Amino acid sequence: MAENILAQFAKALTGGTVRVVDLTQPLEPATPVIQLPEQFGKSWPFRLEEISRYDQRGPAWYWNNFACGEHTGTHFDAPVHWVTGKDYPNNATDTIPAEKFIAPACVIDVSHQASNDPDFLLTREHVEQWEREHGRIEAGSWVLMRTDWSKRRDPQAFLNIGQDGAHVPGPHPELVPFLAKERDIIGWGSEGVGTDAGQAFRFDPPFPCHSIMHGSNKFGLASLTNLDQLPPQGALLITPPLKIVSGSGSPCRVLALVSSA
Ligand code: 23J
Ligand code: MN
Repeated sequence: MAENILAQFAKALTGGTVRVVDLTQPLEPATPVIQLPEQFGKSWPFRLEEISRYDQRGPAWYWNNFACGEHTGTHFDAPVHWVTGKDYPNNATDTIPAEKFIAPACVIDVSHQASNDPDFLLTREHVEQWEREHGRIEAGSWVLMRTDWSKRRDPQAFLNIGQDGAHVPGPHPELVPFLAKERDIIGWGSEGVGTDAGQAFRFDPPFPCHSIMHGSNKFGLASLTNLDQLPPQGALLITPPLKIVSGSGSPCRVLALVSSA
């Protein structure tokens, strides 16, 4: 009989025929945090405070306290994050079934369009063209929008906030129900600070990726990076958030497994 599938997998990992790509941004005080209009509550930036470092506070150990908002840096959005997803069972970071944290990914490369237009919106037509080239998006897949936005290392350029709000690419409001309902994806991932476009507060409905994705019990991944190292389809994502009780999301070490065989 053929070798156990997990034993084969372990050999592929150690032998290098399966690569691990880290889709996570570094988490530090300079990590950009979403800024909402003045009247709304604020998310804390990441903060690190040393408890001891092999000194009189702890001669043999180094450790820190840290604090941040749940939606800081590369992070996972749970359905309970949005009012439209609040009544689903098992909709929070501690109750989502763990098997949901491993799923395949489709990567749609619009880096060229996004480099010319910070308000670029991915449409259903773009996705249908991608499907003609790479095959139909399978139910339970992540759809990741590659914009190369994460290459904007300067936080100001990354957030790209103008007089009239942020200008960051995202999904077109008409694409979101197509992906959630007609393709039954597991969730949407972006390189921007949130899953929605910078101008999405003006859309109908406002923040459609939050409103419709979470309203369909789907997830989100924001502030992804290294999407340029993924194939259009075939990567496997590992996305477990911290098990915060009743958490709406959490910083997340997002890993992709990519076969080079
Ligand atoms: C709260 C309100 C609006 C938005 C967000 C959070 C996020 O982008 C987020 O990180 O979930 S747009
Ligand atoms: Mn979020």
